[in-house]
Amino acid sequence: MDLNSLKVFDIINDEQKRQKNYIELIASENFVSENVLKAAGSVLTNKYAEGYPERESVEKFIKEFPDYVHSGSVGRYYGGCENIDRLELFARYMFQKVFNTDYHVNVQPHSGSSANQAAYMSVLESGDTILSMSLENGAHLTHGSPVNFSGKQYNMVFYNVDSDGFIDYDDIERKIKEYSPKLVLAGASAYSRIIDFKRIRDMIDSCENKPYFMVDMAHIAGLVAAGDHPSPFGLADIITTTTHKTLRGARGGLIFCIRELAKKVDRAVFPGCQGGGLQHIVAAKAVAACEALSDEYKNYIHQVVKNSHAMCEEFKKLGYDIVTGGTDNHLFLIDFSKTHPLITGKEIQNLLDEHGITLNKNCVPNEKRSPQETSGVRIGTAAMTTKGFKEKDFIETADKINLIINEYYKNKIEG
Ligand code: DSN
Repeated sequence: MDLNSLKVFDIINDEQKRQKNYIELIASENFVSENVLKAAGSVLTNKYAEGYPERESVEKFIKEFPDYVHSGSVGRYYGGCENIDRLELFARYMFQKVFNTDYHVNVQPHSGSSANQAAYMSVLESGDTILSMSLENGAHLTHGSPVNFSGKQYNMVFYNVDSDGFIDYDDIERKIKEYSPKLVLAGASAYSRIIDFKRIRDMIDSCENKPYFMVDMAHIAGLVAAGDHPSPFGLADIITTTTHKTLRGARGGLIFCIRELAKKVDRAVFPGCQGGGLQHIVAAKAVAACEALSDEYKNYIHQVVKNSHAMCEEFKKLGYDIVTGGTDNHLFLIDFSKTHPLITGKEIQNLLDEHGITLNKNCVPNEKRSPQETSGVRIGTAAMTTKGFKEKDFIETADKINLIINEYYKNKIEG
């Protein structure tokens, strides 16, 4: 091994130590199993497999797994894809099982961002109107940020949260009527409450020009799989997700859609947005899907939600201001603007980093500071629950964070 590649492995070892020793509270992170790592590091990285499983492969697969529901494009561009065909079909089949759905599944998106890009491209033209949650209230960059392709390519209009931080469903209804969007998007990166997909579907169904309904369930996919959040399946036309957050799989994306849209979605992923799929990552996604079907995983997700609730309640008891006053899922937001007006989310993120606790600064509703500074932080429980943390461990961590913040704030006030 040459000296330079040894350096790479030194860096990986350092990161492994950091991940082992830090308390990880970033709501979008998790720790994957050895089998997910093994698949992601496998020889499948050597194979090009542009396109989708060949028809003969599909027919053979259905003989083995008759309850797999097939739709979408067929045909590869290179030879030697028979194993990859089987893998890709198996991954789709497992994700149909995880979400108890017969929706079409595209397992090739390299990330949540590319899944969203392809999802938009499958049903929209440049300049079409998308109604999405406003970014400062918890939506994702690809939900219309002006610095992202979504905000540049589409005409974005936004719905808001109410003064307590809850999604304002009346605002969605008003804006569907006012702007006649071609697509309505639900889903968020920093929203701690149940999203009422049924209510949005009903609004859409009562419109004359029915917009497409898309859900980005990246954060809550694991909760949907375990039954801890209402499912968007059967309600949304297109559903995107990442596989590495609460789903606890390899870093990547997925798109589900109603079968009428299957070929459009497939074409938007390849050749629309991507070239060859990352087949080692497809394998790792499939391993995560198998794991997500286990009772152990479902119990893990139930514990994630219980832990989030317990930690959030402890912060409330300690006098912190929680956006929406609580949480229904794996995360919550603390707003420091009233309780600690002199410190920013960025300062708290850096301060806790020095004490071996990792989280991220986050905007809060009616944010007065820039996204680089912020007045809040986001806290999630998925990663440390994987490491075995229970309610009491999260309560102890909240107490520790409180002591660190209090001391820092006291010094700051006293100058
Ligand atoms: N960056 C991710 C998050 O932290 O929520 C979203 O993709």
